[in-house]
Amino acid sequence: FYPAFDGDPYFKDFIEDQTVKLSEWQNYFGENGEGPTALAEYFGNFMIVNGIIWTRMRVINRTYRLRLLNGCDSRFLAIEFCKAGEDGKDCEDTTRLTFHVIGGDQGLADEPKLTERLLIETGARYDVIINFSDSDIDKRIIMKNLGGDKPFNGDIGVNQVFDFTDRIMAFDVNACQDEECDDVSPIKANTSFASFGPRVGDPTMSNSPRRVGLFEGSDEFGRLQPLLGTIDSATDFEGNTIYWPDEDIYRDHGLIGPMNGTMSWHNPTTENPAIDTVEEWEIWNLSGDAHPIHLHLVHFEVLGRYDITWDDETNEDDRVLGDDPVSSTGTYLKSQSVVGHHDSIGNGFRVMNPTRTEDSHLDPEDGYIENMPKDVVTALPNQVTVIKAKFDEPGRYVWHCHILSHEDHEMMRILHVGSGYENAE
Ligand SMILES: [Cu+2]
Repeated sequence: FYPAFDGDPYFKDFIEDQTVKLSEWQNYFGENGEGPTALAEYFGNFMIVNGIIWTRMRVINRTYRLRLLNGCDSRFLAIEFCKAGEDGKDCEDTTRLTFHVIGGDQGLADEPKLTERLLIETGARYDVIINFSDSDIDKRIIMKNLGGDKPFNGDIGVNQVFDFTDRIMAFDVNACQDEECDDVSPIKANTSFASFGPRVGDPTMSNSPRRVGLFEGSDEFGRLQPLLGTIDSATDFEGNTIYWPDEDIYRDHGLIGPMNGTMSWHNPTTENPAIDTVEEWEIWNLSGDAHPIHLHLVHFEVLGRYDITWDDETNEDDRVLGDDPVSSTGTYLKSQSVVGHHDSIGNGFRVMNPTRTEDSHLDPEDGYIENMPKDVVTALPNQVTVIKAKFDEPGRYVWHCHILSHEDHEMMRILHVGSGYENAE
């Protein structure tokens, strides 16, 4: 929710009184000069921790366990810890403190990972242990952020625009006092603790991966609209084909036959695993930016990532080819209408000749630490991100992008486990 119009709740507080200049967001204005009605993304200009800008926390010289949640609207955080220099505001040098990542999202990791950097996608939670007893007394440690102020595309440390969002909070390390000192012995991050890990189990027999897509389409006003969809014709929990609704609005826009391609929130359900099955999902990111993809109900394992092989005839600005290319060297898109709310018509795609590399890769050196039960995963552009989950509760849930501006502009779909999916529109 963004107060956009004079008279909206909080418009006076957040817009008028703060002298926010909405006109700087001219791109999002409607034709008649009204306020922004949909934001592609939103990047604030101050970091807030527990309700306070640039939180400063007094710590003593011992080990701390920090539970982190990235509550930013659109910003991927990549955190590092450094010792502050004389001014207390900047890192003293390029040295980074190491810390242990012991868990995330839905539980403990299968083993602690020692790192200097952690990527935290929007909506993700991480559980880390950092040892301040390695720090000098009366020194400050800064939690830095390398995640930029522009949509994340996988390159960490670029797209820094504002002056202030590269620092999240500070820890002032003091010597313990009085009874605090009973607790100064550093707890070693226990590297032999019982591993919980993801351990979802093997995919249920005869299930091939469910291939879903992330798209950048446009809505009925021509505004950029991030959307979900499928790569293949949709089938239900019993393997029956799911068809586009037999209605004029769909037929008139060429949506006939099995449901496939870009879909809006309002289209019938297409993600319909059978109860108690283990499925692999291939998340094909056909858009230009990373999306933190979040599934309700389940936790999942992150299995790996592959590169999408694009057709030679396409380029990064245009992945659409004509109707019937003579031969295709890789993935390309075909334009397709999207039926939205109130029978509005937007634009999306169908994925043709989906092709990817065979070599899986993860990038732990960049701070991707994913050896735990996750429920949100960074799906990078031009990649296929593979996850595995067990759908062990029946009923109606959702899956969506965890960039709030995206999920609220239709990048969300029903996930229905078992029977009854037809009614879950
Ligand atoms: Cu998104």
